[in-house]
Amino acid sequence: MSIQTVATRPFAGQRPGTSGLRKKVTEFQQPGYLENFVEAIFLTIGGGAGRTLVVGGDGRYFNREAVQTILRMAAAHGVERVLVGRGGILSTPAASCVIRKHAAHGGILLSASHNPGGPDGDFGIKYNIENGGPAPEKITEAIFAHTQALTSYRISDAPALDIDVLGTSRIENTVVEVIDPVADYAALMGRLFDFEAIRALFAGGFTMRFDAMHAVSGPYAKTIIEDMLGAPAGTVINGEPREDFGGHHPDPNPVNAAELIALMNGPGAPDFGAASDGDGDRNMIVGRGIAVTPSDSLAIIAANATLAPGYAGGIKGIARSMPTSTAADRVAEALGISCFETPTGWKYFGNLMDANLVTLCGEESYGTGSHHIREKDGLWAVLFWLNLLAATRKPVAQIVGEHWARFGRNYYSRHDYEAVDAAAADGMMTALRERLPELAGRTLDGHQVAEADDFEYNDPVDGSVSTRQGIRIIMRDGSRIVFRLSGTGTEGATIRLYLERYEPDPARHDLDTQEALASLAAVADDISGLRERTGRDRPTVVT
Ligand code: VG1
Ligand code: CO
Repeated sequence: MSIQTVATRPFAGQRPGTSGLRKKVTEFQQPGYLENFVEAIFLTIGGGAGRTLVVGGDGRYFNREAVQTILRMAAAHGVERVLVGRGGILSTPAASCVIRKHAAHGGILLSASHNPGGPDGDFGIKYNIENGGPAPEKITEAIFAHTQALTSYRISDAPALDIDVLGTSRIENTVVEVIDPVADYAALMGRLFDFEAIRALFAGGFTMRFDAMHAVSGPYAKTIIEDMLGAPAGTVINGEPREDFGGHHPDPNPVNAAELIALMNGPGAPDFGAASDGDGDRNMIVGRGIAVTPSDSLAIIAANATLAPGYAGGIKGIARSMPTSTAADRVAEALGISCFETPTGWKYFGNLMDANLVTLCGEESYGTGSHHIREKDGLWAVLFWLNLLAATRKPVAQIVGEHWARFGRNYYSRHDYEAVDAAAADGMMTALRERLPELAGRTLDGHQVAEADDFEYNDPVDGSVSTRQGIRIIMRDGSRIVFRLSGTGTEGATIRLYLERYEPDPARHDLDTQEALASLAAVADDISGLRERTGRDRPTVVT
């Protein structure tokens, strides 16, 4: 075994997006591509001496190879100890949990999350810092700067390590410990939720279907929901992680999890349905005949937080990403706690949680979580709902209906235009940005514009400023139209259009969502020229 210095040249485009670097697998397979990015991480964090690092991923195609490369590079950079999930597996929330529990310096997480996997799919890598959360922008920018200037990387020539058996071995002077990917995480969940009450719920005949979408959360869900909470075998479906996610799109929304939605809307539906994404950090909550929007789920969790033992003392504050509906703001107001609005991406929540300003965080993109870790957490949200259902013994639809009756309903929808021409998308955003000053004060199809701006975030903890985080047009009545470009896609550009309308009157809480938002959608198209500029006459996905 010896440490090699290998000559390399920079690759263009290694700037991390909303959540790490995501590219086609074929791009990652180029010699030196992954190595360069990992080298840039080590250069940014100042090497590995005396440090513990966590490594794992969502099990998608190329995960195993990438883990072996990272282990050999960690050894070359003198990392003292690496904790790697058995089989190279660690869900994103579990990785965050392991980093915190074992006081690691950080972690390298391998996932392209909700993006499809397989040889023709996507792969991704990101660095998490010692609080267990995604590296903030100043670190991802430093990593990017290093990728642009690299001339070599260092790697051990040790043979591949057996990562399928628990135990400890060595590469060079680095201790590599293969750990159970589920144990630490499952123990943490047991401390946050009333497992006894949930066990009693299942024992009483409560039925559930959890669709793991052949992604990483299968083993976690089976251990916790079936083994620990006593749900019958078969409650977790598509529970075996596969390298290509069984050909499915591991993005839990009513479009991609159509089978689960059909089941929940059909005769003999189980009491509760849920799904999670590729790396296990997203969740979808479904009741009989109702899919709960993620924004509503965050608000409902906040309003009922004290029912779960881990939050019995109350919550400090809530944070939501800007495009997420303002349903949680109303709960925060009622509770007399603060509500923060951050840019899209979990990395912006870390400072707020570290400073103990917020307990709960959420995004409209099926992401919810709390200060128990520093990533969003799919199974955590599902367990919270199980705790809520066990404590109230009410059906999901009733819980949601009562919440709307108390706080009003925020009709909400996201329209995605995927893989559109990047120049056309940029052109649309630029033109819209230029129009913002003249939009304020105007009345558009009966909606009076109160404010129109390009969202800028001033982090209250470290004072950092993030600009151009999405264009928002806020109406007098609280309705909103938001436009932003995705930072996770790998083909062309994806335009996300977010629509929200607030309805306080319970007599008007059973409208069809798209109908309720139709006028705002028309205004959005009118002011942006979206359809004309992109040549699309309808969104690719509506959630
Ligand atoms: C999307 C979501 C965002 C989420 C991000 C990572 O980003 O909109 O809310 O934090 O994915 O989620 P974008 O830039 O494509 O809109 V995950 O579960 O893919 O890591
Ligand atoms: Co994810």
